[in-house]
Amino acid sequence: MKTKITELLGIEYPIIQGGMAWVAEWHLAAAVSAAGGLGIIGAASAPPEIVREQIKKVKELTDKPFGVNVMLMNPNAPEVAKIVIEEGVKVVTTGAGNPGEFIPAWKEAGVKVMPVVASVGMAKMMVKAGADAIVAEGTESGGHIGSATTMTLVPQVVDAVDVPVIAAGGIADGRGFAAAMMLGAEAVQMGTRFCVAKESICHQNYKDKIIKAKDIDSEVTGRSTGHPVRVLRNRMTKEYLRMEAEGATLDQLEQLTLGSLRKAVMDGDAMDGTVMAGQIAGLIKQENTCKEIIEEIMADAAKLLKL
Ligand code: TUI
Repeated sequence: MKTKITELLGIEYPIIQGGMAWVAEWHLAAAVSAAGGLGIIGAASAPPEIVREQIKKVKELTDKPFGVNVMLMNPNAPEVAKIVIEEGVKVVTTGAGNPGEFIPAWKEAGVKVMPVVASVGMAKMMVKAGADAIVAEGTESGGHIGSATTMTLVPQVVDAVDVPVIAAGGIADGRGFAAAMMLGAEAVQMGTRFCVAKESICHQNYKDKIIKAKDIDSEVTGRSTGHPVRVLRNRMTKEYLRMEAEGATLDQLEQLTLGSLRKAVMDGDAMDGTVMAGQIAGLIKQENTCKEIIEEIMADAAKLLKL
């Protein structure tokens, strides 16, 4: 399937993997890229030299294009931004902030820049700053979120900018993919579905928590802090929301969640760890390989889009 995004990035299928902290490491990124999508290494809060090693590992495994997600709340983001250029990475996505200061250097190095945004205003600002494409991420997504839904955000971003738009948030199958195309998107980004991929190193308990999740099993923590984060409900979210309702300080809330994503993803503590996932978790019923996921979505979407 050819779209403006497959042409821009030189990939086979218009499916981009989300830059999930801890989960989006080299195994997953290489598998998504090898299957014809765009694999992404999520730099998140990793030390910059670890990101460099991750990039080298993906390069060893596949000749296909892949990208790096730069998480802008990370104090090391400037260093990661530089490593991306030094290692000749072709595509960057960004999250949780404004990447404006890094765009000129990326553009000069020929890196394709695709900021993840949650509003039309931010999308316009990013295009003015030189973005090659925009990832419009709805509030259905897991992790750090904005407030607009994918259904409302994507067409408004499509109308507001003259670069291709990638839809994200709430997409996990061929129906979601086809719907995104109808909204004017040129590709989709998926996180939760790839988190449960066979190649994902995410702990089995975390994957099982997603597989067992029902439609309304996510909560948004941190609304009071200005950093809302969508996670699956567990003992941790109950405690967090209780503390938040009682007016806990930012410090107290940060203390509670310190290292909690790592605890869930790496140690499998799905009760007291942070299990970031999108609202579409309820749709995901089993683990598949990245190739199976991508090929199933493309086959189902092809049928729907022909109707
Ligand atoms: O970035 C994400 N999702 C994330 S980042 C992350 S790591 C984290 N962990 C705990 C607390 C906070 C972060 C987990 N999930 N998605 C992309 C995204 N970016 N969604 C929303 C935004 C966004 C928000 C504000 C983009 C730009 C923005 O601009 C504000 C500004 O600086 O003007």
